[in-house]
Amino acid sequence: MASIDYSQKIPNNVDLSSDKRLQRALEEWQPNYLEWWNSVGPTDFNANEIYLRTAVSVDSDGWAHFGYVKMPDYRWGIFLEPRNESRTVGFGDHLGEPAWQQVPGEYRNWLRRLIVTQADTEPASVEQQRLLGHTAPSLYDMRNLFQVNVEEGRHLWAMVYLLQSYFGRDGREEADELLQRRSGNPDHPRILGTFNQPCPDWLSFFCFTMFTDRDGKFQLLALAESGFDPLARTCRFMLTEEAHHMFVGQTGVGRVIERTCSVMKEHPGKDPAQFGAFPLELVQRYINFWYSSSTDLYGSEVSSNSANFFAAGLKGRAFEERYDEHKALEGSLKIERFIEGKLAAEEVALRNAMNEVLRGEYLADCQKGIDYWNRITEKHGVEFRLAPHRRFHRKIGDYAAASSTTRATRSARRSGTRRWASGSRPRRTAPSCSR
Ligand code: BYC
Ligand code: FE
Ligand code: FE
Repeated sequence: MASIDYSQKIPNNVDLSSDKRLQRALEEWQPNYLEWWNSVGPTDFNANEIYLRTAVSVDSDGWAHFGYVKMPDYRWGIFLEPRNESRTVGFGDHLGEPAWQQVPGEYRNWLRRLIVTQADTEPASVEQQRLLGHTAPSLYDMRNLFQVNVEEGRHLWAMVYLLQSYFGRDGREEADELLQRRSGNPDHPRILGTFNQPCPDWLSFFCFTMFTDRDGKFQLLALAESGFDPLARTCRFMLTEEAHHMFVGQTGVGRVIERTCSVMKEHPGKDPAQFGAFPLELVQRYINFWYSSSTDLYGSEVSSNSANFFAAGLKGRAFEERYDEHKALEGSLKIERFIEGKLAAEEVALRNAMNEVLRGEYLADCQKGIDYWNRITEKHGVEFRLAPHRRFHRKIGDYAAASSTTRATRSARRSGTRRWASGSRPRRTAPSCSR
């Protein structure tokens, strides 16, 4: 039951052959998808045989097949985790009711908006990364890049399936528009900020997969809790592919740091850039940029949207089962807000603070990766510690109004979390966002 039907034009485990209307919609969309891939997906390399992982089953052991394939021939398909017939809504006002197999009419617009927002990021990331194949540091990296690209393409398929299958005509229109918006296009941009930023070099790519794909992980975890069962099952399967994307980022930045530290030891007191390595201050700036931009992807600290999504049972908390209580009607969260130029702690009703709850989980997960990088500098006896700050360089939420550069830097120094290698203190300028 969990295996995927590869005999069809569109591999799937949703019994596509018995749903002619959906099959027609997807088969109409498929050539447009390929046209999109060929025009704004990876430039070049489409005729090369590339060793790629392809999802072939939703069984936790042995879900993937590895083999050589040309990217345009990749078997993008539609795979959902198997259905649990007795699943109930796990949070919000509908707690305990049977999970929905169809879109609840009263939540249709919210749900469509959540799915479209999620969907839009997937092709955006492919567009952002399209030139990187030409400057890959190694074949290993190149293969990882293309692996990430084809899987983000599949994530788009996953969301388009939901739109076309459950949202009728407007779902089909949304699916078409997903192929029309373009990352960074001033007239027709992608929806969320980070996905319109250029990602022109490999250190950006590694930071992107470390921080932005990790936002993907947490947003998918929250949507995997959804009371709308097809969305939950789709997101659960997407999460299987996500781990590798973050691995690429974490180890990629780790390798850059490793190289810099070796060069610093070999040539003490010299600028590592002279020897072709990235100065750690520069690595810190790249991290600042992608960390802050990805932190913005959780929306405002206090959000009635997030309260509505939670109340309706559409978007939960990551790992909802770890919480004792699932209605979140009583509790509050203490948030450090930035109001009228001042930082002030405020108790916010829990439902209105759901963006901040998810952001907190995300930042704690990021910290593990940052600690891993700092163990590399420590191992080499280099004093520099990477320490991005959650309030720095924000464009969304309270801190967008703040310029916390100076304060964050000062307080990080005071608490000893950030040390510069001697003689390499950076100039105090904000990282640029127009790289
Ligand atoms: N940029 O009430 P607020 C992934 C908008 S990544 C631009 O604070 P809400 C992937 C917001 O839309 C995962 N606009 O926010 C990674 C709203 O606009 P409207 C993607 C922003 O709604 C790597 C207004 O500001 N998945 O999968 O509570 C590679 C006020 O918003 C931004 C999802 O995001 C921003 N950063 O939360 C490939 C999950 N932030 O309505 C793939 C689905 C906010 O006033 N999305 N705005 O016009 C959501 O859950 C929510 O929509 C958000 C925003 C968390 C994004
Ligand atoms: Fe994705
Ligand atoms: Fe990803």
